[in-house]
Amino acid sequence: MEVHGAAVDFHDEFGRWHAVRCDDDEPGAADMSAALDLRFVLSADRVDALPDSRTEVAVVGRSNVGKSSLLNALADRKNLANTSKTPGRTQLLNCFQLGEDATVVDCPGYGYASVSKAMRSSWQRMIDTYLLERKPLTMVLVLVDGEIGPTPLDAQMLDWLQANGLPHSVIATKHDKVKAARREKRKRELAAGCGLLPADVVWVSAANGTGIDRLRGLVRLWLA
Ligand SMILES: Nc1nc2c(ncn2[C@@H]2O[C@H](COP(=O)(O)OP(=O)(O)OP(=O)(O)O)[C@@H](O)[C@H]2O)c(=O)[nH]1
Ligand SMILES: [Mg+2]
Repeated sequence: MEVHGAAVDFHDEFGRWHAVRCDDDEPGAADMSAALDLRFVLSADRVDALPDSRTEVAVVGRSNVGKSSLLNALADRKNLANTSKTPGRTQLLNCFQLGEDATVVDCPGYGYASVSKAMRSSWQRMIDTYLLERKPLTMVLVLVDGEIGPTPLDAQMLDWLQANGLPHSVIATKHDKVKAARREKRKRELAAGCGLLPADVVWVSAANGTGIDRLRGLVRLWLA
């Protein structure tokens, strides 16, 4: 698949994404990396309350991994999605529209310990149902903490997505927090923990913008 100079080989038999090359010198690359003009639409507590959408990308990951911060960085906005030092801030499926009929959904984080077990399992059910039943969903971005991930819960989520044949990509967050001297080793470890090669993981930092242009291009392709 060739789109605006980016060669894309979408996913393997498990729906995992592989071998994406984005060459910034190619014509059209600048357009692909422009800030995503995301507009907040609504927050839903169940799948049938979601907006009409032709195509959709979901952002999932452990609580506090940086999902909402990443959406703000992709949109180049400070407060589009609420971020917080307190884990568990995002409790609903927060929907952001891109263009006419594409949607990006910020999901509640998993593994947030300070709420009741019943509450946690009801969020998890909501996310699982959403991921399984949402027809327009084309890609699930699984955010993994670049410093410490993947955690056992991340591995469980990746296994579950794979078992259910849902297309997904691993995005490692907080690149700025990994010291330069440790990066290559950390990249190998994180990828291996996810059952991937280092080149299959997109590293980003919402804090300093590392990888954000590239991910914007990929999100555009996934929503095309
Ligand atoms: N250093 C650094 N900190 C980050 C980065 N991204 C997010 N953070 C911080 O991590 C914390 C959690 O970020 P959020 O974006 O709210 O995380 P979340 O995944 O949306 O969390 P929940 O909504 O609770 O699931 C905040 O204190 C952010 O400032 C990053 O790239 N670098
Ligand atoms: Mg959040």
